[in-house]
Amino acid sequence: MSNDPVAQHDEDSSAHLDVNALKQLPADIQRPRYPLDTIDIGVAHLGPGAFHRAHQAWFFDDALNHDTRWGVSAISLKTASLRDALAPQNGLYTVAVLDATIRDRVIGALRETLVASEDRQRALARLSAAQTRIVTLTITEKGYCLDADGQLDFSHPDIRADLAAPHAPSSSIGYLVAALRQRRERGIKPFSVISCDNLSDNGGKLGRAVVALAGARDSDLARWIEAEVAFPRSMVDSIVPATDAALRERVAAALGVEDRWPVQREAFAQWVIEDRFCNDVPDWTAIGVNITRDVAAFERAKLRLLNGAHSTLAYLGLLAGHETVLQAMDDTALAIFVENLMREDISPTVSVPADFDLDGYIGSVLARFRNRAMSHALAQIAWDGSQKLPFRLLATIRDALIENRSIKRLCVPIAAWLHFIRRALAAQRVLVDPLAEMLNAAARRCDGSGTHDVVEFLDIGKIFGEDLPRDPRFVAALVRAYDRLATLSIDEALRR
Ligand code: CS2
Repeated sequence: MSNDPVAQHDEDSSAHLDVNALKQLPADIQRPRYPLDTIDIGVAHLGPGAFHRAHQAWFFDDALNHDTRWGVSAISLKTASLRDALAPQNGLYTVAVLDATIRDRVIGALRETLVASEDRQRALARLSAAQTRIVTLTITEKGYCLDADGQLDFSHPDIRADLAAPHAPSSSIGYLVAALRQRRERGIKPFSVISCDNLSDNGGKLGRAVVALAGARDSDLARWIEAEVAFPRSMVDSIVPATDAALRERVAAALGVEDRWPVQREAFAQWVIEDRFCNDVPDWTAIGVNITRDVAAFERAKLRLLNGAHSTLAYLGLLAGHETVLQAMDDTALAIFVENLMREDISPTVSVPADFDLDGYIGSVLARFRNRAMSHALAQIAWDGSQKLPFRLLATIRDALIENRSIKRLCVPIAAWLHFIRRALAAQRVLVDPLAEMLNAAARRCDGSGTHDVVEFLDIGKIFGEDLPRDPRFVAALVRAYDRLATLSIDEALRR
C-alpha cells in the first residue's frame, strides 16, 4: 500500500468523500470553486435536515463562489447523526438534481456541524459571534412551539424548560433569545433571522415568538429585539425526497467514493425573502434569490396550491394504495381531482399581483409532481398532518366559508387524513405527528360512522381551532366526505 493518503484512499474500498477525494472526483461532478480553507462562517443554520442541505446551503454555496464570508455553521438541536456523517467528510456532501439527466454537485458550504445538546456553549458562541450575520431555520412547523392561534405556546415542554433555564436553552426559540441577549450585552449587532419553514407569515410568527419568550423574563430585551432584529418572511420551494439506499448507491458509483449522506432534489428551487435585514447579507440577486417587499402572495400560492395539493395526494394516494407522488399522479381519477381542487377551490383564495400567472403556476406545479426521475414517498408528506393541514387546507376552507363558496371538495383530503389516522392505528403503524397521542385517542373512540367519528377529531382545538367545529357547513361537508371514503372505492368517491 502506498503512503500517499490520496492513493490510499483510492485503494480503500470504504473510501469516502472528503477534501482529499474532492480532487479525484470525475470531471462531470460539480464541486466548490472556492478553496474550502479560506471560508468564513457568516450564517448559522438551525435544523440542517435534507431540505436545508438541498436548498439554502446550495444558495450559500453559490454565494461562496463570489464572496468567502458566507460559510454555514449547521447546528442540529438534538441529534448527532448529521455531524457524525459529515464531520469525517469535512462537511462535504452531494446534492443529486433529479431531472431528465441527473446531475451531482458536491456542496462545501457547511463549514461546521454542531450538536447543540452536546455542546450548548459552542452553539451559543457561534450564534453570538459578530461574524454570524444571518440565522436561517428549517425546524419544521412543530419547531416553532406555537398554539392554534400562532402564538408562542407557554405550556410547551421545551418553552417551559427555556423559561426555567434561559442560559441553557432547549428550543430554537430559546437559542435565539439566549444568543440575542448575549449580543445585546456585548454590543454586537443582531443577526437577521430567516425562517425557511412552510408556515404562513413564518417570519412574523417567529419574531413574535422570540419577543414573547424574551419578554417573559426581560422586557428590555424584548423591546430591543422588537426594535433591532429583522425577521423577514421567506418562501422556500424545492421538492426534496428523503435520502434512500438507491440514492446512496448511485452517488457512490458516480463519485467513485462513498458519501455518507447525500441528498436529492428536483431541479426547480426557489427562495423568496422579504426585503428586511438588520445586518449584512450576501448579494442575493447574484445567486438567484428573489428579494421582494411582499412575500405574502408567493407564500400563499405555494402553501395552498403546492403544499395543499401535496397533502391531498398523500392522504388520498395512500388510501388508494399508492406509495409515491408519481404513482398518485398516474392515477387518473386522483390527478383530475387534485387539478380541479387547485383550479376551482384553492385558486380563488389566492390573490396574486397582476403579473403572476396563477394558471401557469398550477400547471408547473402539476408538471413537477409528474417528474419521472423522482420517487417521492407519500408517507414522507403524510408526516405531521396536525401541523401542516392548518396552513395547507384549513385556512383555505375558512376563506371559502367566509365567501360562501362550496367546501365539498376541500373537505375530501381532510376526511382522507382522518381515515389515514384510523388505518394507522388499526395496522399498529406509528403515526409520525407531535399530536399522535391525541389523534390516536380520538381514533380509538371511532366507530366508523361519519357523524360520530368526525366530532371526535374536531374536538382537538389545537388543529381545528374553535370556529370550524362550530360551523355546521364544515361539519356536514366533512361527515359526508368521510362517509363516502368509508363506503366507496377511492376512485368512485373522487369521481362523485
Ligand atoms: C412536502 C414539502 O413533505 C411535505 O410536506 O409537501 O416538503 C414540499 O415538497 C416542499 O414544501 C416543496 O417546496
